[in-house]
Amino acid sequence: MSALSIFPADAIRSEFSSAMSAMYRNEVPAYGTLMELVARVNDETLAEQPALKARLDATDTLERISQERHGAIRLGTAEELAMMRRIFAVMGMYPVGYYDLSTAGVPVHSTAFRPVGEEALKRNPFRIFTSLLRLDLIADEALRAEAATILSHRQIFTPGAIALTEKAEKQGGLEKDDALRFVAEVLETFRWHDKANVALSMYHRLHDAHRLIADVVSFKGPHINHLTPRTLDIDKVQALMPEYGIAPKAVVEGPPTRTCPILLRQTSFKALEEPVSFQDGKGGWQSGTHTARFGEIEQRGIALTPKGRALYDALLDETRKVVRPAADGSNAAAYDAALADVFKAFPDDWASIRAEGLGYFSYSLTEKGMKGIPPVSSLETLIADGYICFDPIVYEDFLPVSAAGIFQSNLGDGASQEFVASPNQKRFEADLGAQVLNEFDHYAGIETASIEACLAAFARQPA
Ligand code: OOG
Ligand code: NI
Repeated sequence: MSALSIFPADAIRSEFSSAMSAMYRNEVPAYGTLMELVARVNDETLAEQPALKARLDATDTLERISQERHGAIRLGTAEELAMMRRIFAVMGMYPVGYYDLSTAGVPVHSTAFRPVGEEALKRNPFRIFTSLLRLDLIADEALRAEAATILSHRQIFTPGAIALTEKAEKQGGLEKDDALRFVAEVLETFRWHDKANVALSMYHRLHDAHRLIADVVSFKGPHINHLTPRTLDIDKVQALMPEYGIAPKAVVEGPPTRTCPILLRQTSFKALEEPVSFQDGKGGWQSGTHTARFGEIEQRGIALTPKGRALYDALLDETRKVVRPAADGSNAAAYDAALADVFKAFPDDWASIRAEGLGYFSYSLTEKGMKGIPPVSSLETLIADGYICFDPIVYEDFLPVSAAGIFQSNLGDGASQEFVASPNQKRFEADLGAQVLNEFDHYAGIETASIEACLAAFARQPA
């Protein structure tokens, strides 16, 4: 038996994200416009900031700067979620984190499928924020049962996608031809369907219960609802969107503009109303519309420790007690001002963020350190004396309050609904068929490994 030549999972993920990008630009022209704007602003930012350009050139691939960093889907059943997990594993994407969105009036809970480990993230960080609909949060029992029945009849995966996933599991990966076929088959699950699975009357009933239920239940598959390229200047893209004929959401989610970026800032253009044909019950079609698909941008900063995250959460909470951003943007300026003001309490230089244990850092030897170091010294002394330096570790995950803001602004400006907060990670993991990974372990692991590598290098040096 000849050995298989396995096409790396990271390469499958890259093929998948670029295929998805091409499909989505084609399906949603406004998304293509957003991509153009992002590329322009990234070019301008690099031209204005040579130091940033040099740094990115050393750590990232510049021509890939404006590429997609994540997308999102919403699934209907436990079986769909479990199969999705197996498919993503073939692309080196694993569930990290549990996000309960019920607190924010959205009847879903979620995880992010993403590469784990520095190397894989560097090769291609593409993630899919994946939500599972929670019919248990719907009060109307009859409607809940009908929705469950509709969902139980759909098959969102092609036979080819399933067969190739099983093959990958059996052989421990796919060869190139199979991998490319796998990408094409899996892409079908994310495609838009302009013909609904249900009649217009059923769509309205689902929609009245919650717009998100209609988005999940009415269609043949979990269409990708947005993709998100990376921007180097999110405030500028937000400001320029109207000039490009696209309507931005009211406010940028996450922390304010800072010298030392923390966590994740994101914004989007508002979902578009698109024509859809609904079943008319007589074998024909009836026209209607559905609003779900949009484009988003993100800018990432340092990953925070549990202590830093607690401070972030407390400050965000405090801000929202002062000003709650309205969906129509009427108090956006007041919200931005309150956010900036309250976040003055979060240190804005790397040394303080490190000294106070708020963020995760990666440590490395300086040029001086590489030449040799004094025999007995602590990490702190070695840093102070210029033998070791530290760089922020980038946050690779999501933020529940921000995610809720992204959801809400794309579900229409109408009154948002209240649900009793009911996180249920155990149930989510049972449905997923696996436990989600803990995001903090990941960052702490990278930090510890970097310190150990420095110390090991010292140990090798002649005293
Ligand atoms: C997902 C919203 C969450 C983000 O970037 O926080 C998200 C959705 O609307 O399905 O993608
Ligand atoms: Ni998103």
